[in-house]
Amino acid sequence: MIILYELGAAGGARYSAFSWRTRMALMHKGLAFETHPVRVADKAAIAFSGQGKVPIIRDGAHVISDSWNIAEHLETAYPDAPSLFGGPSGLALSRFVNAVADRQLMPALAPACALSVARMLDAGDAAYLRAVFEKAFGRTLEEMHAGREASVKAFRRALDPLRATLRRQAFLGGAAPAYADYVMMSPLQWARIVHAEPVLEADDTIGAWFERMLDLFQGYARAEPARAVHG
Ligand SMILES: N[C@@H](CCC(=O)N[C@@H](CS)C(=O)NCC(=O)O)C(=O)O
Repeated sequence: MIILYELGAAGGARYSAFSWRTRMALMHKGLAFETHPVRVADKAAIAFSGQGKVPIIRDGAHVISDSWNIAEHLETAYPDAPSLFGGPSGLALSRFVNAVADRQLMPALAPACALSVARMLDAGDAAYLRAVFEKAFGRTLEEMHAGREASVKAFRRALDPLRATLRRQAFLGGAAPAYADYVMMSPLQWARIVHAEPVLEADDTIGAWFERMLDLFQGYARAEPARAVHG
């Protein structure tokens, strides 16, 4: 049984954007797994992995951190389960998608949601997260929250290549979802879980795709409660 270590909030929400990539990858592969919540400030709980971030998986004798490394491990270790990448070329292109999500999408969206996340956490975790976000973005959480409209607009603009692609095909993987879809859905799932305001406009093509992603695996991602009425 694979164990996935991910962030857990005070009320139980599993709010780690990167861990959602791993959750969806595990579902896609059809592998049995258990999730293990950790508090974001509790680095002792994940010291066994030799670094300080989640997701981490323990798969038998293997301990692997970083969502991308985990996806590659799952693809290699379980070659007979449905493929996440569809071969070497798909893997190489998915690495690009992963970099777009990490370097353009998450940085655009994170300031809009940062205060919302902190409000879900206990005092110790909230203080830890505040320090991380404020150092990364050079503004207070309150300043980020006040500027959230501009951040959300920048995020929507950064999604334009996804939007253009989804006008021509159902998923980034083509007719069926692949790892690249799980990567691109992760910021939207994060916003859905932590933020009370919708980040997509009501008629956005991406909204229909995100609904399809939430429907996968008997509504697996949808089962995580949304923070607000949307989603
Ligand atoms: N490149 C890593 C990023 C992981 C990451 O940033 N995880 C966040 C949670 S979503 C984390 O553990 N943050 C804790 C910290 O910064 O101390 C991946 O793809 O897994």
